[in-house]
Amino acid sequence: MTPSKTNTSARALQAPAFLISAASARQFPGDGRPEVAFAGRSNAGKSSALNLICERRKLARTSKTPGRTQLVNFFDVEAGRLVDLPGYGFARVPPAVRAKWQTLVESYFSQRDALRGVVLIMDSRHPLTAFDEQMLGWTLAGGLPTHILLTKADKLGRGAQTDCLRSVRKALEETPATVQTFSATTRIGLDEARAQIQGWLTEPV
Ligand SMILES: Nc1nc2c(ncn2[C@@H]2O[C@H](COP(=O)(O)OP(=O)(O)OP(=O)(O)O)[C@@H](O)[C@H]2O)c(=O)[nH]1
Ligand SMILES: [Mg+2]
Repeated sequence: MTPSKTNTSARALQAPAFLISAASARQFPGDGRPEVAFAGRSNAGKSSALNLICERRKLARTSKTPGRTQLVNFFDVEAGRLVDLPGYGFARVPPAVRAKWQTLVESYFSQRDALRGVVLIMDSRHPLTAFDEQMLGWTLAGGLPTHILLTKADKLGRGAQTDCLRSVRKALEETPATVQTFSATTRIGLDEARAQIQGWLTEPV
């Protein structure tokens, strides 16, 4: 049997490189390379997850301040493209900024023909918020494969991690969404997350 370390699906996504920060849909790249988007609440850990999956600490900017990523950031990897979406659900943003976010993210989901899947990041200490439900509504209604990372699992004990995973799986059992535990700090669930993304980028459609 091949040990998981030599399995290509569990390796870091190769040759990650920043491509473009898009402030509007006109700036989204149009070359049709297969794409996987990272979505989730502000401060949930999207950029941290993307960085760990690529094994590059400063690829996407991370911050303690919610709302750090306000543009749609595109990164090329060997197998395709990863997209860091701006976070949603940050209470203190002015309504105009929130409306702009909504337009940008909605136009992203409605226009990306090469989008193979969405990694939806939720903080495992408070998963399935109303915003998460809204995002899931968009991805599932659009028929987009959706994989949930219950991140910051390092902040929970083993028992609480299992409870969280079980309850989110139960809540979504009628949907095609898949769910796993993750931590960008302790690398819990890293191989599983990478394998999912690599699979989406490389499997024929
Ligand atoms: N303990 C722990 N902290 C994490 C983890 N992932 C992210 N963080 C921290 O959470 C904060 C937010 O992380 P980001 O990756 O910037 O979150 P984001 O979802 O990209 O946030 P926005 O760009 O604002 O939408 C940072 O202080 C990270 O260091 C994790 O798995 N465990
Ligand atoms: Mg971010």
